[in-house]
Amino acid sequence: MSHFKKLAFLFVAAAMVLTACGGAAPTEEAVASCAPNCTYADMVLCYPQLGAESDWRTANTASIKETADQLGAKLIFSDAQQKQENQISAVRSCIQQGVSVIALPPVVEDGWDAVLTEAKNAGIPVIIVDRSVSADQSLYAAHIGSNMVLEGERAADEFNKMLPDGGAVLELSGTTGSGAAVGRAEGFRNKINDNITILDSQTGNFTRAEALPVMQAFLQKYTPGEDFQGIFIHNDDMGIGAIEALKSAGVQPGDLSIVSVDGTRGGFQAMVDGWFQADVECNPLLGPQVFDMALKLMNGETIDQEILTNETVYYPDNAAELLPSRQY
Ligand code: GYE
Repeated sequence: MSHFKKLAFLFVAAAMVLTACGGAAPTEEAVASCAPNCTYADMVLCYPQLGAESDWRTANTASIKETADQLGAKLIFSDAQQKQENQISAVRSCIQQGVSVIALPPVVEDGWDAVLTEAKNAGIPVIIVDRSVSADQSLYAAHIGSNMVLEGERAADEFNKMLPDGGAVLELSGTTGSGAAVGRAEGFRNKINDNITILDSQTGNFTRAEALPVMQAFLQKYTPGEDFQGIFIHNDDMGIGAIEALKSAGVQPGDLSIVSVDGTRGGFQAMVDGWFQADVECNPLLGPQVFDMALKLMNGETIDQEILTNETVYYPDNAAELLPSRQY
């Protein structure tokens, strides 16, 4: 029996004894058998990545892989191609392999209860990374990621400044049901001034390829400058797809107020070229925090259940200067 299987066995056995005695099932996360002296050499971290839909995602994957290499931890990585069922299978496979910790960036918020319960019953702690889940907090150890609601609020602040006399904006939103899209939409609606209407909102699934036809369809229905003055775009990749459609329709940079999210090199270039008036930062470089927390969980140390990334808003005035030093 491996250490991890032994651990899982003990955990389930303890739960059964407690239940048989009429006591409550243990709510504490199980610690690894190497605790309290586990090192990265003892760690097998499972990262069932949700996809490769954007430059943000590519940078997130690179950060996880590089951190594993640097620390000497073993990584089990997979790419679910934006399909929740693939992510669920990947989590199940990691549970079977008896990994130390699962770090899960969930493609959508709902539908995780069953597999999170399975991980919990196997004594494998789960860190939710990047987007959030709607499952009860008792089913996972912690969440590390951005405050998506705040990002939406920051985008709204920009439109409030740019359209003081009001107007109408379109919204190109992220993957339907994803924590990132839900949070950004909510934050945007929290803060947008009453004199600015959201004329239409459609998803481009966080990709360039899907954003392009959505923007083309918007342009068939609405006249830029007349029917709408701005576009709130949930990520830079969709922004780049939208710019293609705008260019083909003869729209010039600066004709519309455009605010995007992420702060990738592509987003910075769009600011340099005059298309975006602001880019709300969302930082994908989560590898160091994820591995640090995973080790603490293995050793049974106390952790913060919610770690939010500190972020800012970028503007065109210094975009050209910052672009060469952008890490993603
Ligand atoms: O903004 C987008 C990516 O979940 C924060 O997912 C992430 C988002 C990010 O596809 O580019």
